[in-house]
Order: sequence, then structure tokens, then C-alpha cells
Amino acid sequence: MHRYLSLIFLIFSFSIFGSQAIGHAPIGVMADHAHEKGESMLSIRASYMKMRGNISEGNNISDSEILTFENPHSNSPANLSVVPIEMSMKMLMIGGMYAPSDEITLMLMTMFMDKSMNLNTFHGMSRNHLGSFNTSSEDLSDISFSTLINITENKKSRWHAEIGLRKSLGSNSKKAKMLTPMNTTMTMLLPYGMQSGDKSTSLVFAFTNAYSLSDIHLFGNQLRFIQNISSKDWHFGNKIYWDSWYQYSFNRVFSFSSRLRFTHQEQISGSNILITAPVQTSITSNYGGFTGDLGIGFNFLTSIFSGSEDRLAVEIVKPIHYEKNGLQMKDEVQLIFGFQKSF
Ligand SMILES: [Cu+2]
Repeated sequence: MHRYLSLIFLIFSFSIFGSQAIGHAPIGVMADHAHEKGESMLSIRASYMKMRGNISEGNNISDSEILTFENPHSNSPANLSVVPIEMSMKMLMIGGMYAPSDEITLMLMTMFMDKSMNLNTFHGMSRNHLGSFNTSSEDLSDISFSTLINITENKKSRWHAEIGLRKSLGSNSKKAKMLTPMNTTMTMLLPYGMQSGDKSTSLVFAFTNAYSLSDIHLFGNQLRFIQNISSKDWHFGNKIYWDSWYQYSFNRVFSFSSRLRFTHQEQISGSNILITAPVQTSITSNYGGFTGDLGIGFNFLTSIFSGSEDRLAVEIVKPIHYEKNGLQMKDEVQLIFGFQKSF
């Protein structure tokens, strides 16, 4: 009898934030939830992102127009002569969470990144198309350690803060063979965006709120800052994200999400004088800007491994607004898959 009573108590004690598909945010949101005392969690996220074509000040731009841009590194060639065609980024994020108390959850996360870019080369003088080539880099990208602090939690709403440190571990000096505007092959330092890291250290600050309108409708918001505190010669710009999401619960084990993400990032700070390929990505002002993305996703609870239920999630993210600085590649789509397990 006692066993049945405690089982009934357990079922009714699941708030909307408990063991439900809707209890975690869309998978593209980081550090969206805390844990109860003694609980730990393992998470794996795999993401694929593709960019294709180029935009200048928010408008599509053709290769021939890009070839009229000045090459700031040298006057031979006087203009940009290498043009990105497409780029893909594969990311693997492995994270662990552990709550030493109900108020504090610790989080450790590492990221592996694999970048690949196809480019066209044009002759420095005649501007004839000479051919295309590929560059790639893959490495452990960064590691971060955060503390999540519960601020308030009741049946309808919960707030938590995150404070963390992120260290970039990936190489910032990878080289690759490129086809030059003189129609020769040369090994050069990869442009900033193709490096696996910038060797910098950043502070991470975030505030997250989840608000359940009813048992089946949930709104979430997160504001997240990534602020550089130390770097070598150069570092990627400070970043602010604002995520705002709505989730609908079909049932306990299956939920839908839609998410808006606004990102603001500063230009690259500092430079490496050896990054001089006549391509837009070698220019530090062609980084950062303001973008808006829309994500659609699903969360599932299922039993693959023994123990607590396994969480699976998927999200597809498409850009809806670009105000990228200068001349940059155009985002096409990002796919994110996630697996999470609590112990
Ligand atoms: Cu967790």
C-alpha cells in the first residue's frame, strides 16, 4: 500500500518542468534548465550548419561584384580574387551537468568543430575563373565551465542565472593549400573564420526564464552574453544572444517548439598580419553583425537505455534576418540533434 501511495505522490509531483518532453527548452538553447540536488546529466549535441553564397550589407552579391572589392592586404592583386562558394560546419558538443544542491547546478561542456569551405579563384589581372579548391580544419574547439544558480521557482515560472568561463582550445594557426590568383598552389594560413579557435578566454553570463501558461503551453526566454576577457593577437567579437521560444506539449513524452534567436556579434578584435589571402574572410571587419533566426523543433522522451528516460531532440534553424557586417557568407540552414540522459 505504501508503495502505491508513494507512486501516486510521484506522479502528481511532476510539475511541467519535471519529467516531460516540454521540461527542456529547444535543443539549440544552452544551459536552459537546472537540476535537483544529487542529479547529474550527460548531453550530446550534433549540429550541421551550411552557408552558401555571399551578402554585402544585407544584400545578395555576385562573384563578379566581389572581385571589384579592394584587397586591403596588398596591391597584387589589387582586388579580392578568391570568393567563397559554400561552407559547412559540423559541431559535436558533449556536456555534463551535476547539481550539488537544489540551488546550484554545475555544467561542463566541450565542443569539437569540423569546418570545410569551397572557394573559387580568379586571375589577379584578367579576372578569368582559374578553378576552385577546398580548405578544411577540424579540432577540439573550446571548453566551458558554468555555474547555474536558481533564482526563483514556482509551479508556473522559474528563473536561473548562469555564470561561466569559456576557453578556446582549437588551433588559431592552421594552414591549407590554396589556389592563388597567379594560378599557383601555395600553403597559407587559413583566414580567421576557418580557424578552429582564437585562443581566447571569455566570460559567459545568462539569464533564463521559463513560464508555463498552462500544462501544455510554455514560453521561455534567455539572454546570454559572451564577453572576451583575454586573448592572443586577435579574438572573435563579443556576442549577445536572445532566444525566445514557445513550446506546445502534445503529451508527456512529445512536444513541439518554435524559437526566435537574435544574435549580435562584434567584429574581430586585433589581427594576425600573416592572414593575407585575397579573400573576404581575411578581413577582420567582415565578421559579426546582427542576425535573426527561426527554429522549429521537437523533444521526445523514450527508453533506449536502462534507467531514467532518454531525451531526444531535433531542431532546424533557418535565418530570417541579416545585418552582417561588411561582406560575408549567407547562412542557409542549421540542423541540431540532441541526446540527454539524467542519472
Ligand atoms: Cu541537464
